[in-house]
Amino acid sequence: MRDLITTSFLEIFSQEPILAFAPGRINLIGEHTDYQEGFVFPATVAQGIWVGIQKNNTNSANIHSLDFKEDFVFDVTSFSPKKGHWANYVMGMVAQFKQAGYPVKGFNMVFGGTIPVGSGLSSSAALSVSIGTALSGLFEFKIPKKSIALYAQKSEQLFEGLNCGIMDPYASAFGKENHALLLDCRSNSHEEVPIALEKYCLLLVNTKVKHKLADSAYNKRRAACEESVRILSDTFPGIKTLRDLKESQLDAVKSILPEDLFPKAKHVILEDARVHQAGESLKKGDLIRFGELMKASHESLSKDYEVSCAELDFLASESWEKDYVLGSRMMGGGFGGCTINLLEEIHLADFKNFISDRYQEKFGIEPDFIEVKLSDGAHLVD
Ligand code: GAF
Repeated sequence: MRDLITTSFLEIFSQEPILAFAPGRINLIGEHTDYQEGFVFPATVAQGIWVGIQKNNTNSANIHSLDFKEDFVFDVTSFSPKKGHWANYVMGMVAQFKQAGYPVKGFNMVFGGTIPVGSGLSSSAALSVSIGTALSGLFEFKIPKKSIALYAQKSEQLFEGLNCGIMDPYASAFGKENHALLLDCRSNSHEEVPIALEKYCLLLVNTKVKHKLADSAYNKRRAACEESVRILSDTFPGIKTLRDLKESQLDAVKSILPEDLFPKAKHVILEDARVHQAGESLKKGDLIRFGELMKASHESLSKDYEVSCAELDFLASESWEKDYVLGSRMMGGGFGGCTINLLEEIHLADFKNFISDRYQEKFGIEPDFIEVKLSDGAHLVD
């Protein structure tokens, strides 16, 4: 992809581009906790988005998307979003940079990626972070990674209408080879945890479905958490988010919250605890315990938080049947995308055949498999 970006750039703009790369992310555990300032445990993969960029001494942003095989031009001094269009990701980042006082001028850009569409590896965050890294490098703004991640989050919220948390762009910016990031979404700081899986490996299974309600359900879940905090703060005056409540306070929380809100709050409170436990297990090399936590996370996301779907539930429960699978759970926002599985590498081929047959029998869809190698976060490419 890197060479394709350079040759396409030369063909279209007759210039040599500066190159930036930002990867997609997986998440070991800690789902739907980031927007309650909780804890998550993402890592970055080798697949990602490449951006080629160069100045053009005008006010025009001339963009070519290799994936959409399409051009888009806008004036960097005056532009407005086009709902649902890929160019929003570029306009969104330019808008954030300009609002923060960085004088973005005209540029030429080509981008393309290796992240399977709809896989839940967060290609949109990778695109925004890659664009941010490219713009910062091109105009020598020297913007810190954390700011690029925050601009990417804001851009997606404003231009795409998804009230997302910080996890995806943060991971894409800060990921590290053979490590996962134990990320505190209140302080926006992280600890790098080495991941040594020895005879085990991580494999994503893509359901290849994305149910329509995904984005609206996401925003509703977030609103439900905020409503719970509002109700609970009469009894627990110091709390800012659900992150401030502990497992030992669940009984009190249950007695206060309405029936529909309690399971959602319970998920967030217990999932935060699971992230800490998973961190401890992985530091000790206790993969069996980590696998159990993955299963508990899935059950909570499915039954209490209600963001799973029949396809994800089926893949997870079929995987739990195999002795060589230590853990399996849905990953990301839900309603489709991938499961993440921790299994013995020697059984990889058997697992793929088994899951492929079972999933096709049940849903008539051949699932995709994505083998995961933990890789570095966003950077300019020499
Ligand atoms: C999506 C969001 F973009 C993240 O911020 C996070 O909330 C995740 O769903 C669920 O953990 O990827």
